[in-house]
Amino acid sequence: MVSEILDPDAWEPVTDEFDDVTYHRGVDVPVVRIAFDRPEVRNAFRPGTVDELYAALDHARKQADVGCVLLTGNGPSPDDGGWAFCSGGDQSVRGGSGYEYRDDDEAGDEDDPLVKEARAGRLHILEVQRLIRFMPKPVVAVVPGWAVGGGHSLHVVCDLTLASEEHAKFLQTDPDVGSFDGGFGSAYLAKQVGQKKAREVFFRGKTYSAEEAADMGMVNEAIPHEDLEAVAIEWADEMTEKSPTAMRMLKYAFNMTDDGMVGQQVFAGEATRLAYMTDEAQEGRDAFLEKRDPEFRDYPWHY
Ligand code: S0N
Repeated sequence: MVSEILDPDAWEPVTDEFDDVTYHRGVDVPVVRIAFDRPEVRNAFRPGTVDELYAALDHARKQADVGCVLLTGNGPSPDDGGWAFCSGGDQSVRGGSGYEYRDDDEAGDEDDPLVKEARAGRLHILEVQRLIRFMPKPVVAVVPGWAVGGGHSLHVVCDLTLASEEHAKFLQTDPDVGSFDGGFGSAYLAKQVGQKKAREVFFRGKTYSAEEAADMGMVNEAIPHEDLEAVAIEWADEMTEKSPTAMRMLKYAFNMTDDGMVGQQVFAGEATRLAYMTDEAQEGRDAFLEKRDPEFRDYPWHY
């Protein structure tokens, strides 16, 4: 069983190769579901988890027939029945310079290139955040339980968040464990809920329910737990019925005001892609290939 609230008939596995993440594709909808699969530690991420998460998200990004990504956590925990989206970095494998596999860890194969990368202790969850931010399709955080620390930051950077009415809990423990997300996790959260509230989230470390998080503006809707995955598919289904180009341009337009020159670059890249589709741009290409001057006066000066 992947998750107690997942409808097995609605999904088929894209791969069974991962250890810490499950990756499914919708049977009837052009949507994928990527889930943390370490419910026994509230879906904390270790370096290998982040590598798998990145690989799944990057695969989803490149699929022209996938219009929406659901990011969630499997559950409940076999130990105590607790639910989690993600409880952030796995504190048991956090080394002196970041997150590392322990020497005695079962995954600690020195010859494995993924492990070697992880030993460098880089905080590559931030690469996952950027992938979510820049991928040209909506990513929806589907939060069935705890969203904590780096797990909280992940829901913040997603385009939308749906949360279990009964079990979702939102908590920032970063300063309790000596870490700080000074990027999207804090600054972008402040854009969502306002400066005072965002500072309260980090400085007090209080736990918020799905309803409180929705009132605050960091969750779109609190959903009865047993309906959470079904409602997430409904939302994804709606969004994938819209124009892919319009959705992509809208996501990048929403990002652009906060993303500076990189936001402008990403938006402009899409504008260039659209311009390349016009006869006018093709005249420029054809003129070069045919070694003649372009005849741009045949094209209108639109107003
Ligand atoms: C999640 C909490 C609140 C759940 O409490 P609850 O329900 O009482 O369950 P527990 O009994 O505490 O937990 C059940 C079992 O799960 C283990 N566990 C839970 N969370 C983790 C974790 N993060 N790492 C390792 N193990 C975890 C428990 O130990 C327990 O196992 P047993 O039964 O064997 O004892 C509660 O568990 C909690 O507070 N967890 C810790 C949350 C936390 O502090 N996370 C780390 C926060 N920091 C980051 O994530 C930094 C991330 C990062 O990489 C970063 C770096 C730079 C810039 C940005 C970021 C970023 O934030 O993204």
